[in-house]
Amino acid sequence: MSSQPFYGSDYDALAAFDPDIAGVLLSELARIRGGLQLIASENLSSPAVLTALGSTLSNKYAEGYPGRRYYGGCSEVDKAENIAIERAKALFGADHANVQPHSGASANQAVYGAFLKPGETILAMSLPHGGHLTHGTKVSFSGKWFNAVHYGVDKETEDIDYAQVEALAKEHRPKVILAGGSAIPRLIDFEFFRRVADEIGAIFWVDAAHFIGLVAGGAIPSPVPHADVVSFTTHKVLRGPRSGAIVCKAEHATAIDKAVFPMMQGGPQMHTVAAKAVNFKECATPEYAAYAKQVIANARTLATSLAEHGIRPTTGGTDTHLSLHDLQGVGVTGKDAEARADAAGIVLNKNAIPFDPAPPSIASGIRVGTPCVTTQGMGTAEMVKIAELMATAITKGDADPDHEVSRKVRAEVTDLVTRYPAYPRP
Ligand code: DSN
Repeated sequence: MSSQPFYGSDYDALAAFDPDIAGVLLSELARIRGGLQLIASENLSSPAVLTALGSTLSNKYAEGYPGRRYYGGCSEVDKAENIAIERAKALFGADHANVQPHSGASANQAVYGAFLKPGETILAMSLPHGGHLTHGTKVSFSGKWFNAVHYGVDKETEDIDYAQVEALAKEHRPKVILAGGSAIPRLIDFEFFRRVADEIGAIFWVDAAHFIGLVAGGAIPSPVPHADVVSFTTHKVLRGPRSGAIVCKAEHATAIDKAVFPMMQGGPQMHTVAAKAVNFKECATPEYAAYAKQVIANARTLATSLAEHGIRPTTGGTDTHLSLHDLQGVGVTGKDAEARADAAGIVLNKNAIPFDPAPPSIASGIRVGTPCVTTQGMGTAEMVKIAELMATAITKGDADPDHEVSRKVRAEVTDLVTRYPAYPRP
């Protein structure tokens, strides 16, 4: 008899009832185990996190906040949310935490709701230069409902054009200045943004979705002391459940809470809130701090090694968990590189590079990250090998998995993931 205090993790029962979906759960696990996962925004969350996600807390409606719910029966989920809030505040040294956002986009929506009225102005990084869809692109609510002004990177350094940030801030006097994005390999100068925001009386918001895990592990400087509000996802380097969260200064606590619920969301997903609590506890350990440092060491080595194969990292390298590579020197598009790598068992994504001559659906670059392979225990020696395999697949390979090069690289990938398995069997 199992001592597990919950129900929901009975794979055999699921397989007996619904072999179609049970089969997908197994084949996805096999896919993860069978290849190298280099997508910079993904990670392999722990069995403890997955256990909380697969629990009966999923059933509970709990609109409101702990002690102030619109449903009965919230005594137990209140405990989970209070624990998650306290752990988030302690982990990030924040005055206030809201752990209810369903995702990074939901968290960002709430920040807009807290600080901006439709038509008001935000200054943010442009998507083609490394920003994010929710940072004011025309196809997103953020660009449809708000007046977004965008800064980019400097053509020479390929890092944030800080002079442009300051000039645009003074010209447009945005209500909110946003730093952060999805393809920024370098550290962001939060003190600079704070100063500019103060000079024009703007709110300073950091979307830390990509790098918050490195902050949690003490591997890079934190935006929390500088920013009015920091939104993030919990499933990237942080390695928690697929979700979002917000931390902010005490003076913004009420505005943020009201913007998450009832302005943008209904009932929180309490199983995910519990899983976030588990994750925040994991992130407070010395093991996690060592992991965060290794993620960066691995990313640096991967970027440098790819450069040695002619696959140029923008900005010359990385300070974080990801690097962005320009493939123009090897004459391959991002789209073809993604397909060729995939055929060889290496999962990554094509990505626009700054000033990209190709459309985003083709792209001239790839983005790679080390959160997953570092979780699997790989170190810098393995990164050198991965760079060699990537270079072979991208420059000599083919999108056909049966191509000789695809097969050859895949065999070496199999060797690596056999030595460093994802979700190792007990
Ligand atoms: N945050 C994006 C990524 O980096 O993959 C997805 O929205």
